[in-house]
Amino acid sequence: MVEGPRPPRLNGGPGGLLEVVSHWYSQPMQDYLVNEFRRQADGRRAPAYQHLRRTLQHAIENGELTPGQALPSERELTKLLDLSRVTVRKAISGLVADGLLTQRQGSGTFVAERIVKSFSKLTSFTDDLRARGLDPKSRFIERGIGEVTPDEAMALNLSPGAQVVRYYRLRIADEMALALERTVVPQAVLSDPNLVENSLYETFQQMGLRPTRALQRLRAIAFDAEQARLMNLPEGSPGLFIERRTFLDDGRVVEYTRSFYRGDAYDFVAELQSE
Ligand code: 16G
Repeated sequence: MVEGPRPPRLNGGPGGLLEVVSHWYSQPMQDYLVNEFRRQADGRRAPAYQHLRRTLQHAIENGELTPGQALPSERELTKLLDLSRVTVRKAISGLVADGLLTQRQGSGTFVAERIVKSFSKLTSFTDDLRARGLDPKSRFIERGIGEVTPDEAMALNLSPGAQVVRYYRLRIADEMALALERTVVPQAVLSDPNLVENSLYETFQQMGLRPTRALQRLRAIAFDAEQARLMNLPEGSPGLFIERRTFLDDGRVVEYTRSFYRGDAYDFVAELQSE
């Protein structure tokens, strides 16, 4: 088991001056990183940053580095593996872009934590992310009004010819794309697409609408080329497709949303009870 972060300690430095050297990691962890780096580099002709990237990825995948754990500082990795600062930075920024690491200004780099989402609570993307101290945002890819399609009419209990508001949004938190969402709302509920600036559920709340119940189904998908481009992921990356129909107290359906969540970022949990 790897030891967690420890406070920095003072050591004698070059020229008799005291130099602050932080010993954040236990000896076994340092040995692990050195050995794994050697193993990755052995016989593979690739730039050093790729060896380091694979080393850290391996450590995360094998649970040597756990979610929320602080990474050794750039300086420590530079020393430990005898690499240049540029190499270390390149490896780390690649893993940040992949969503495996997160950087918090002033406090360092951490192993990203998966988002735990309850499958039995009617929460929004914004609720879920704010609860984790993150800053959720929407980037609108499409936003408009149109005539309901047969599928949408069925999902929303609307008659043919009814008008609906449609959104296609990229959902982001801390600069990382977490989901794509296609939402359809009856225009009788939401008169103007511009009413939603960021959060759909916040808009509902402002309008005095209280969604109280939803029906949801989930299945595994692979992101297609276009979705992968929008999410900044390799094509074929695993995702979760979730379809939600949400109802008001009076039985009206207020949303029909098809969400495509990043598969590597979420854990869905539900409390089950015997009948
Ligand atoms: C969640 C919902 C989605 C809803 C959205 C509203 C799931 C699987 N889906 O992503 O149906 O439209 O939240 O979020 O939870 P917002 O209020 O942040 O726009």
